[in-house]
Amino acid sequence: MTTVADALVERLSAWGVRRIYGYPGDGINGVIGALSRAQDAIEFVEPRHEEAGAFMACGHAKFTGEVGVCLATSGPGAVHLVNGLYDAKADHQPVVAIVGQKPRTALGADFQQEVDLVALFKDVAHEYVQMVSSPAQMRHVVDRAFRIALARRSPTCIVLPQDVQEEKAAAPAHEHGTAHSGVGYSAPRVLPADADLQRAADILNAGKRVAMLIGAGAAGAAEEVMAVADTLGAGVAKALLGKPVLPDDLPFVTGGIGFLGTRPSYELMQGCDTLLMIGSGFPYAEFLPEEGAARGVQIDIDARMLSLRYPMEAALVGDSAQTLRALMPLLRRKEDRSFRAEVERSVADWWDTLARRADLPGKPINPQRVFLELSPRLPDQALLACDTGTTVHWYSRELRMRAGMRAAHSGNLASMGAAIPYAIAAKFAHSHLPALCFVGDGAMQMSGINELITVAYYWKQWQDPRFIVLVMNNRDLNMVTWEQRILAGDAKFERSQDVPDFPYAQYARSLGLGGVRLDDPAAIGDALDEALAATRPFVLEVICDPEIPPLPPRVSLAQARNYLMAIAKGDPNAVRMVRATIRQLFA
Ligand SMILES: Cc1ncc(C[n+]2csc(CCOP(=O)(O)OP(=O)(O)O)c2C)c(N)n1
Ligand SMILES: [Mg+2]
Repeated sequence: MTTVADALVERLSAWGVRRIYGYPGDGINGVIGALSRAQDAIEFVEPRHEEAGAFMACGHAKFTGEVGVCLATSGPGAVHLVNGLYDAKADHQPVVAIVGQKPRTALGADFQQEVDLVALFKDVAHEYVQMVSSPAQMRHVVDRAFRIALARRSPTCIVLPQDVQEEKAAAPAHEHGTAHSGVGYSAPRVLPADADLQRAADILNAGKRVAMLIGAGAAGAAEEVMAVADTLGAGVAKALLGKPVLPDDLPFVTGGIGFLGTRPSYELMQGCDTLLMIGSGFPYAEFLPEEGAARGVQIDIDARMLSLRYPMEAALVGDSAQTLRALMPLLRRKEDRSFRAEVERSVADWWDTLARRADLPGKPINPQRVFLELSPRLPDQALLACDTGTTVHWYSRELRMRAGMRAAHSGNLASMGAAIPYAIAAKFAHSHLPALCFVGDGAMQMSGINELITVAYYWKQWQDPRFIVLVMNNRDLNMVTWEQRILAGDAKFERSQDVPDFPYAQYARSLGLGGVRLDDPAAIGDALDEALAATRPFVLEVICDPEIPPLPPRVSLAQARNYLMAIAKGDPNAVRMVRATIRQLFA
């Protein structure tokens, strides 16, 4: 007998699904059984925690552009998926979650593990969440979950009661009250109207100092962004998720923006008369021009994101590459290149500043130095994943991204614990390429050490075995410690901020992986070389200094005042913190 679950697996294959990140339980056993009967039609990859499975599905979407699929059982398994699905929602990624549910006969009976899953997923999968209550309904629920995930770039969710999974599959009858759906999705060409393109071009042509800001939505438009930037004599800042879109070695690329951004990006935004924003939802207004200081043009595939961070004069719905291509013939080349020259000077200076900051001593290691030394060693086409913490500061600023590299980060949700699952998904999708992830010790202890078990279990399937985890061990939830100091004016609260020590490298070795603990600044280069040459996944544990401040591009008066208050309130590490801050500021 073909069960509903068997038919589901067939339908998933028809949608091109080749891999599911899932974790079993009796609520989803019907589907697990069907996957096993379908043999290798769909690969089943099992993380150690459902949240990691959802991050992996999201990572698959981020590294491939395809739908990522995760699966969990009813009750606790489903609950565990939620954070990873919010990551997909916040960063606009297509993910389908398939979750089991108690049998229909038990629903509403306070049954064991009974959670109202449609209600639970109603916000995160608000574009589409549906319970399959009858065999003939399954087909269109699957078709809609996939099509809507792709069209709305969001997570969607299919809830499957246990008894429905085991029932005989049924096609919808040709009668009233049935749905007759099909498979497949083709992305449209999305272009603004001609008059709107002209309006945008007029604004850009009138500007004398044009700043561009690109985000993840500019992926696939690198050539077009460079051509437009050249024509307009513009500088280009990159929101964090836009970091891989353009290489960092272009002289007019000012790098990141925001708290973890660069001084050239800050100056670019404060000094421009025209802002062209492409595929970005970068949220912090204080790093954009003040309202009225610049004329704004924005391009985004999603109208919901338009004129949201800055009031735009021309807010165009369009695909980045197509729209920029259509805009190009309407733009006049700026003959006065002085603004561009100003930007390039500021960028060159900034790289020198970063090099000097990275050269300063740390106790024992200055984390900036590690990223500085890593950049030229990064293999071509490396797959990068960065966790949430101060690591993302160094990744955003110091790491020099080159063309051909791909990267993922939990940008808008900014969740800890995403980087290792992302990198695992990247390896399953592109197993011939090396992957590197950057993770704080807090994030390692939250979930990373568990997912290293997943790495140890699967890595032999990967064509290129290189999977490097750079653990930044500072025994501190450092990013939040600095936020307490600089944003709240509080001293470090050791009881909430200290992270217990853990032997990450030794633990990796106990799993059969490579592992080195690095506490000598003179050995950074050799340790990186060893990790990059390893023939198995490798944990490079860097003992680094929590007192090196992740400085914002410009220290405001309020931040300076808070910093002093933190000291006045008796910050436990005040002396070292002040010394390191002064050195960094004046480097
Ligand atoms: C799931 C989750 N919990 C809490 C936070 C708040 N938070 C942001 S960064 C951070 C500290 C991270 O510490 P660690 O991983 O050690 O990195 P570090 O900042 O020390 O480099 C915390 C607690 C978060 N972003 N995500
Ligand atoms: Mg830490």
